[in-house]
Amino acid sequence: MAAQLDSPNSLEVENTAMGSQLDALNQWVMDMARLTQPDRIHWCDGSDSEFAELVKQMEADGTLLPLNSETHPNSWLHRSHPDDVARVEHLTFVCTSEREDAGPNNHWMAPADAHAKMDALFAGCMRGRTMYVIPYCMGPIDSPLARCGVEITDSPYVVANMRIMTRMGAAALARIEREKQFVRGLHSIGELDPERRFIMHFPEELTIKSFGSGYGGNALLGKKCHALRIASHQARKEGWLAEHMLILGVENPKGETHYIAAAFPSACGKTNLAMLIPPEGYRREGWKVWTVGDDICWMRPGADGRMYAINPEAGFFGVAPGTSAKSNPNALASIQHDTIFTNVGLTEDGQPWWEGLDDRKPAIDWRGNAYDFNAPAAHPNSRFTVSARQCPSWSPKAEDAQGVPISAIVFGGRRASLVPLVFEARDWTHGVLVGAAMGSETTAAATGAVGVMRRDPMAMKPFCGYNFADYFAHWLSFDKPGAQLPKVFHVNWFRKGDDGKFLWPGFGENLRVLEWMIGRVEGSASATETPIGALPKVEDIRMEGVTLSDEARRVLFHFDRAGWQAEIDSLEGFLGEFGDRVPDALKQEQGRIAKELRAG
Ligand code: OXD
Ligand code: MN
Repeated sequence: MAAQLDSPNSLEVENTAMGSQLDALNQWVMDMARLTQPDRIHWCDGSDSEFAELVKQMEADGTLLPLNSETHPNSWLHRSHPDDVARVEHLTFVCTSEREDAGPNNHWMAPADAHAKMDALFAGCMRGRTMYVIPYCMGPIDSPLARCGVEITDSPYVVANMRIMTRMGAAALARIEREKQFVRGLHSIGELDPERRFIMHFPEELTIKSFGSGYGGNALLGKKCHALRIASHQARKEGWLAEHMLILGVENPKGETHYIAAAFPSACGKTNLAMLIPPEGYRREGWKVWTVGDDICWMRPGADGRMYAINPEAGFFGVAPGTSAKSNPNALASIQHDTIFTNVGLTEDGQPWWEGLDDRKPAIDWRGNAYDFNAPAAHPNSRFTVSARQCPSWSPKAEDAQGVPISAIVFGGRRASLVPLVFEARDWTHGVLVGAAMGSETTAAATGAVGVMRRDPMAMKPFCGYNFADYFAHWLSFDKPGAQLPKVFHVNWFRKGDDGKFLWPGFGENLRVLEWMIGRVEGSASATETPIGALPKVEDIRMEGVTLSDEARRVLFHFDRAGWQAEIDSLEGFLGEFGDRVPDALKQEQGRIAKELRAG
């Protein structure tokens, strides 16, 4: 299904030839071509030869720099515009007819105003460029949970990344033809001018318009724009959940696997947790961890009442800095070949390099300048894009059309103080409150200050395509007769000691905490009830082979009543920001915990 067109005139002839089922798509592509005026239109088929052709072209114009072909075959470095390195939350809008439907958690613009603003930016913006039409499927191509979209872009870098991150091309087009429904995404890098940059979502029209950025989260429209903002809106209408969660499988020595979905804000270690390598002792016993997804989870109740989840993505767009043989050997193994790196540094012999990788000295920084030791070689939000199939821990179940059954949902954030290593919510309603109360220190994945504590409910603050109050109500609505809901937990891998250092070793050792959670699901692990939930004592978690300081043993398992009183009181104010739409059940749950804390 590849058709290359030399001019908008021949466009009409070629598109008519594509078949009447695709009329709506053809019509939209033609309308967008009239608006943006490309020189050429290329329908992407997702083939190897198409990818090779694109790469050749990008190598020739310097968009992609080939890396050392002996150490990193078929891998490239892309250097973005230095002002275009992260998501831009202040320029990201949800445009619903009613402002209240977007909620205080989103920037809002009236749809007609937003279309007018965006169409003015898009007018003629592809003159001299090729327009790429990318049909894609989010999720296994034959999954009832999967959804399709079409992204129009003028960036070959976006096409190459979308090919890795989605099921793109002919099979997706065939599904669109069958279903006659798809998300429309229009993207142009424009002039990469931060003053002329907007990411607009029209959930009621299943439409995205993104202008002025080539950065993944702003430009690979299948990812945050479709699979989270538009999908969350769609999921509410259709009775499922689109979440900012990794999905992993934990297989015990008996060969039984429990699947866990976990929400953490951007750059808080989702990829590392999803690819966890069990500690030595666990490996000897036969424990394995399987990766199903590292960023996004779509889940819905199955016929047996359990939640079933798919990863809508086909690849990883992971944060490079900090990725090493120690922190994430599976990620490192995945990115030795056929990988696109963005904004990392280079060694003398053309290998990609970032802070935390190893002790070698880089030669060139992410801007292409000689490395001068005063600034990081790699941008803190530099990334790798790689097919999930290259990951040694990639789960055979990740392609399962029905998804995997979820035993536990985990919420977590970066909390230097107060929040213990792990606790369990007492029921679903409490679990929803725990998710709604999530807080974390900000990271480099979005522009703005780093290390500032902000509330980030379910790690969806930047991604929920509708009013958080309605979102909380939607979460609560899954608790109905017959439902076999996952248990809900909260973790904090980032608790710091008096010396400012992390108290918990993290990484592979996190499996110890996952094992405790599975024990709770199966009814075999112990815990102590407190007003904030059930906490393990240090002896409830297997610790042989790990050394914890006395401070860590004391603090990580401690429930600090006075500190939690302040935390839960401030939650009342936070929920109040969403006004009367906040479900009573959630307010009552907050009130119940506040009362129990005072009673103690
Ligand atoms: C991401 C993000 O890229 O959350 O996954 O920013
Ligand atoms: Mn993310």
